[in-house]
Amino acid sequence: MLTLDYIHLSIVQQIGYITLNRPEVLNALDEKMVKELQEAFTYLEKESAIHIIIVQGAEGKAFAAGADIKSLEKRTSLDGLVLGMQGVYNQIEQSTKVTIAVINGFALGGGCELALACDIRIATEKAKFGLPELSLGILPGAGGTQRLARIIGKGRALDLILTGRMVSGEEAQQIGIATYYCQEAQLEQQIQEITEAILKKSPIAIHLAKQTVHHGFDVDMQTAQWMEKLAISLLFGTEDKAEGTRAFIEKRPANFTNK
Ligand code: CO8
Repeated sequence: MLTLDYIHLSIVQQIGYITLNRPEVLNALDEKMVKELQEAFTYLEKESAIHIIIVQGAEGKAFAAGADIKSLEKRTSLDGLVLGMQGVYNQIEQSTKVTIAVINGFALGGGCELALACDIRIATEKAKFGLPELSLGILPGAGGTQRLARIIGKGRALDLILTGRMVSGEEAQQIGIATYYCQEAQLEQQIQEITEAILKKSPIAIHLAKQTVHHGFDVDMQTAQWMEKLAISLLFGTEDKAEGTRAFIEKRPANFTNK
């Protein structure tokens, strides 16, 4: 197992857990932590037995309170062009696994943007989402301006970016930032229900469905539907499709092999 300083990595059956672990600064993401986040994702991506990756903050107050402001202070314009946070979040979005962010505290700035790059966000009553970057004289530069607008609409995204106001987990779910909202006491059960549902699906179908949604979203409808057609044609030739349809007819659970 990969050992990192700011990220704790663990695997339980088909689920990989990435725990952001720098609680003394509310899991603020400096360059080293972003690099470790990429290493953790790259490691789990190669594990064929893993189908879900859960990203969470270590016990405490935060999922992540954003980019590390002390290291941001030293950045120059040219650093802004090359810094890797945006690229790492793109890699997370493109993961072949289902990614779930569990937000049980602050998810601000780059922390919120990390959650937005995941497929599913589960928030509790302790969650606080926000994009406070403009107060620092910068903007949500890790994909946030684009992902938030695509997820909750341009008007609401502009409100949150321009005012920098924090939203509770409950409001986050109402406006579509969080996919699920539950009390902290129900969090484990909520995670279990979602992961159990996903683990019953064909991994190859999950992979192609994700890619089709993401890649199709930013192109015209005709091109997007062509991508969809190609993806389903590929799936028609898989062992998982043969197994899934046979299992339904034989009234038994499917045993998918990702082939
Ligand atoms: N960076 C560095 N340190 C931080 C950060 C941060 N983002 N957030 C909190 N900390 C530190 C505090 O400095 C404090 O350390 P110390 O004890 O040494 O003073 C410790 O964590 C605990 O924080 P607080 O005492 O402030 O805790 P509070 O409960 O009073 O407040 C808040 C919690 C409201 C979360 C507050 O800490 C806060 O406002 N933090 C900053 C949030 C923020 O502005 N985040 C956005 C950062 S910018 C960003 O994310 C840009 C992403 C895009 C970059 C793209 C690059 C190409």
